[in-house]
Amino acid sequence: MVGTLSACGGESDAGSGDKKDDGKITMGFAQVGAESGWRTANTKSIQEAATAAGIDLKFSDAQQKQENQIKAIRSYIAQKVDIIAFSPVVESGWDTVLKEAKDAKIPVILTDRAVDSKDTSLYKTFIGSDFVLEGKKAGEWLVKEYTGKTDTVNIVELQGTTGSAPANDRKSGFADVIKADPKFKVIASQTGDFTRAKGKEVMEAFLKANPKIDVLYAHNDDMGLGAIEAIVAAGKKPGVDIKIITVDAVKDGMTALADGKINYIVECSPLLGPQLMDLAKKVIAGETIPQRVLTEETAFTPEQAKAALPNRKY
Ligand code: GYE
Repeated sequence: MVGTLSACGGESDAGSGDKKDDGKITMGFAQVGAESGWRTANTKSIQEAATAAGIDLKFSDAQQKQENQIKAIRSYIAQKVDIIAFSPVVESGWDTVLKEAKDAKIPVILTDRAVDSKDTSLYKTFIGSDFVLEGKKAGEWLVKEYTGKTDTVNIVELQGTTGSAPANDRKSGFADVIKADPKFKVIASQTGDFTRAKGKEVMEAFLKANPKIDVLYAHNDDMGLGAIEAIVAAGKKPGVDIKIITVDAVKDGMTALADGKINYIVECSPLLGPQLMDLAKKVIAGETIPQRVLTEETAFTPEQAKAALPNRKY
């Protein structure tokens, strides 16, 4: 198994141009990075599912940089892999490289994040979550939590990676729901790049600049967990003095939720591997597949987190 994977950041057999024909499907997968607990679980799911499906996986880690992902995709094209899958770091700027794959007759599957390319023939399908819906679920919880209250609710927002589909959509879905009531005010909104370290740093700045913060909405658990450290260091109680909503529901997030440090988590499943391998096999067999495959998800309160934690896979 390990032999079929290349090391992080690099590609094996780069530019060899020879396609091994051992009857096995070869998939080149260009991952975003290792920025969060979600991403680690997603990588594991893809690697394990490839092994289980007998698919030869070439894996690369772009360290959250689009240029690295484009390089990895070009190298997969040069290696004549059977299929390319990737989770685009940002939404824009993919047309050229996707066209190169199409010209080389290598099918592409988008996983997890979308691209904004107008030409949908550039990829076979997109499998992943509905991020707008996730943002809406976060907003709906907040509206319910403050029902019957009239005081202003000061909200700070930690956005995901600038230009990424989950950051764009989680922001807009949330904004759409809370705009119905003017008591909700987003007083600061900045990127924390989906990482704990940046979440902490930006929350420190938010706390310094704003004496009254009622709610933190973080686009993922990791940034929320980083922010919790900043809130504690500022002498405030996370989950009580500042209510916290996050997205993902990875184990560390769910533990903080069960402890009452986070108040609500909208689930986003990283376990895309098995469905991806299934779709890849169908594409290569020439079967028709849906243009969009949605993942099924829920959301958790502290009580529900306590119940779900013992069986949580990630
Ligand atoms: O929510 C975040 C990760 O694209 C859905 O990326 C994914 C997001 C996930 O870094 O934790």
